Amino acid sequence: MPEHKLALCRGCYPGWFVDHTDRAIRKFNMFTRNDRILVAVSGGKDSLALWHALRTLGYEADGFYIDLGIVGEDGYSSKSKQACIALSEALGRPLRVQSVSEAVGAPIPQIKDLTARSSCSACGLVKRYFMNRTSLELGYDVIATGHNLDDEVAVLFSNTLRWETGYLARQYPVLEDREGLKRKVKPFIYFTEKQTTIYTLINSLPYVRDECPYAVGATTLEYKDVINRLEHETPGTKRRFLDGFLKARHLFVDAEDVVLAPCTICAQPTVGEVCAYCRLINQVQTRLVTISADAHGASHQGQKAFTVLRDSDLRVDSA
Ligand code: Q46
Ligand code: ZN
Repeated sequence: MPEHKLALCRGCYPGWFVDHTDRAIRKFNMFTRNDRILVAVSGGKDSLALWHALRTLGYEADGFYIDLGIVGEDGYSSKSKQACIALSEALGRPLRVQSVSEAVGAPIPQIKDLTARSSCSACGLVKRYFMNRTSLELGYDVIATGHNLDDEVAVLFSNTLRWETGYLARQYPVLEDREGLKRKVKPFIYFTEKQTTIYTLINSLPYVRDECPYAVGATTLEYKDVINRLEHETPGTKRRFLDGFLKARHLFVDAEDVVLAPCTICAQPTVGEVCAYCRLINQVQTRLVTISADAHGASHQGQKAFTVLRDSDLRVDSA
């Protein structure tokens, strides 16, 4: 690891990795031994490595998998889910599972076709919503995600290129809880993708190597590529960019100091009367009703298109 001027053998690496995870947790006061942590797992290397590292450190951490219903060429969502179940069994901790199809009425690819949203926009919305609601309903204190240094620096790069001062003001490894929004933390903020991959491989964690098919061509990947080239030329660039920003972050002001109130339908926090998630379900189910009526040759004149249904309860798929 040239950025650390450090070379570690296979036997020492996991201990170094876990120790540095704990250092980041303590540096940013992310959580304590008394907190219950819900780890958002996607089946990829970062989130599974995070769950494994937190359990190795002895934190009370359970997994939360959102089944997006993405098939792709190789059954992306079902393979991801199987990886999460396998780690849940290996760790002996519960995996909470929420299916987008069951909750919204359609999987992510179909939501994209039924609404004006892109796959990633719909996906981001439902993921944020389910993570928050699930942690509240099941009494978790904090949501932990596997975002790593490469992710964080790519977002920082993007926000800086556009001078998104509001986003810059909010970019931090800890988002404190407020008005119904659970605290969110990123314990892997200082690890590169390569470092989490090595930890995953050494521990033989059952992660899915395929990227989500919708990630192809994402601007973030282009930024990562540019930043990796800079890092290659000058090791430590990523870390210096992030650390410099964290020191100067107070200079950015979040002008959007919005007041949150419970959604009138689902009671989750929102800036308007009805939250974006409930509006999304409304759109999806209205379209599905219309399509179904069209298929049966019925007229929709005066039809009451939509009733908001409460999602089915979360399942616990594994011990
Ligand atoms: S947002 Fe987009 Fe990712 Fe969702 S649809 Fe796939 S690429 S998984 S982090
Ligand atoms: Zn709502």
